Amino acid sequence: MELRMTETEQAALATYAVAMRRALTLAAQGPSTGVNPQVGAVLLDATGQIVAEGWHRGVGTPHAEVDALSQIADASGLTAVVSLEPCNHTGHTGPCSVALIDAGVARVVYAVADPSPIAGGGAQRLRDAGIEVISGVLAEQATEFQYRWLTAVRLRRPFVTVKWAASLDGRAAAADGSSQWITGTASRQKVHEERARADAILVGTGTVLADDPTLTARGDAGELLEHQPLPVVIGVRPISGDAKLWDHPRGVLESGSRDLPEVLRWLFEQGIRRAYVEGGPTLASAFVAAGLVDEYSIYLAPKLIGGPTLALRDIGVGTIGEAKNLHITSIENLGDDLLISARPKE
Ligand code: AOF
Ligand code: ZN
Repeated sequence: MELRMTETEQAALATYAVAMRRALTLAAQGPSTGVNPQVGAVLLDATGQIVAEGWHRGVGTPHAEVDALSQIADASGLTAVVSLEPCNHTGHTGPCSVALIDAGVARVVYAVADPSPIAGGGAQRLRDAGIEVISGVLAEQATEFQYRWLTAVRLRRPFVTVKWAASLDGRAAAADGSSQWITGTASRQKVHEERARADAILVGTGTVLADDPTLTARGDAGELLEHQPLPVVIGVRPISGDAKLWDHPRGVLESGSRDLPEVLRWLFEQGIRRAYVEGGPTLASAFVAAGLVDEYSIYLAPKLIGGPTLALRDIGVGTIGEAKNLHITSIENLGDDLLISARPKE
């Protein structure tokens, strides 16, 4: 295909790729939590110069395309470069496909298709209106950037990150049950950052009873971070009235159901797109066994504990051929600890 492209077409694609990189940088300025994706858009004139920029600032605010269009009096004949396929539905705002058609743009370039059944279809509407549409520019980078939101919308459930902290020999607690401060301060600070990037933190009732956690996202000085994820407690046992969790700024959501797909569907309906599963081993194991984990955050401290309390329990692996295979996406040093991030192998 590429061999048959003219030099002019190749030059245009290179220009769109540069513009798309800018659109992704703009997109990153929007909030990474909440129901809506992070989207950026730029408008190019005939020479490929950026003449307007926009990005989405969170639910209820203008979409990136409309934000960019609002920066310029006359967009006719311009090329719009957007990190996500323009939407085709009226939600909090009108369809961006129509806004682009009405503005008279000549061409729309986007990176990845919108997988949501109600908002998708913008590309077709633009084509039907006679606008040139080019898709797939920087698709890989845009997919990675929006990986969690895209996965959640595609699967109609929150993107699930399971976290645990363990000794190098995979123990989550000592023989007497004590488990606090296996990892060091740098790891604990990182966990707060991960909490602040989630819409909900999921824990089992066992963890609430054993650890009495606050489940807030806090900064270095113990101050509450701006975004607080919603704590969700899964299990049938009641939580005592004086549990610290009741003071959480977002309140507490309790789920008596242990049917995890059902719990996740329900959370998706509540607008939860990113769920951070913080324990304990029973809940983590249930998510792993059910094949409902999209990402692992495994904190390892240079300690040996031995004994029976492992980070995971039965995950339905009876023989080595059934082992869950992961691929490691990054390894980070946090003080003396390691953070291993991994995803299930496709
Ligand atoms: C955004 N920002 O820049 C784009 C989006 O309820 P609404 O009207 O805010 O619509 C949200 C949907 O619109 C979202 O789920 C996605 O499918 C589509 N595109 N959304 O929040 C944007 N371009
Ligand atoms: Zn839109």
